[in-house]
Amino acid sequence: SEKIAVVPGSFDPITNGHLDIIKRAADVFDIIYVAVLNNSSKNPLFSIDERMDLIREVTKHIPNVRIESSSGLLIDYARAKNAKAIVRGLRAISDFEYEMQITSMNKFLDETIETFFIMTKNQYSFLSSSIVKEVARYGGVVSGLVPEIVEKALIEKYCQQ
Ligand code: COD
Repeated sequence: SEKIAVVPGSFDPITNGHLDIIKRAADVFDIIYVAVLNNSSKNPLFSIDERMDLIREVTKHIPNVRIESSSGLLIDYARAKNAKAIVRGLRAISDFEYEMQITSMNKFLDETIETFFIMTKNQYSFLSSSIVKEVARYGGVVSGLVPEIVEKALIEKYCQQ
């Protein structure tokens, strides 16, 4: 049977670090659902639809990737998709505590779904959507950190404000 995995995140906006994790997960699993979810502790810059459009555009060459969103719990979404796995990226030790917390909670909610971690490539270990937004907001150059279309979207966003 097909091995299905969910790659969840806020993706506000998608960075080259996210993209690398999605690609590597897509090499291992048969179907990848990239799920754009709400992180209640973050205040998003891009709407869910804008974030999904950007992800769709930059993953369109990967045939087994599907982009969706959900407003509920990740574990309910994963179950509804018949996914056996959740894939997360790990950058530094600073990610570890938070990841362990959500992984334990998800395991408590459904022990049949496993969480897998893919370690980031060195060049992306200090890359986050937040830091990219911070740089773009003050007019800094973020090419090489995000796909070109994301860089354009950031410039447009901050010009409107
Ligand atoms: N290199 C490698 N991986 C990276 C990089 C990078 N440079 N940057 C980010 N990542 C990884 C992150 O570690 C993460 O695994 C993934 O990419 C997405 O990152 P973000 O920051 O876009 O997403 P988060 O961490 O805000 O996502 C949190 C969720 C939205 C998944 C979480 O809040 C959630 O599940 N919400 C739904 C409600 C729910 O179920 N909550 C209860 C969970 S216990």
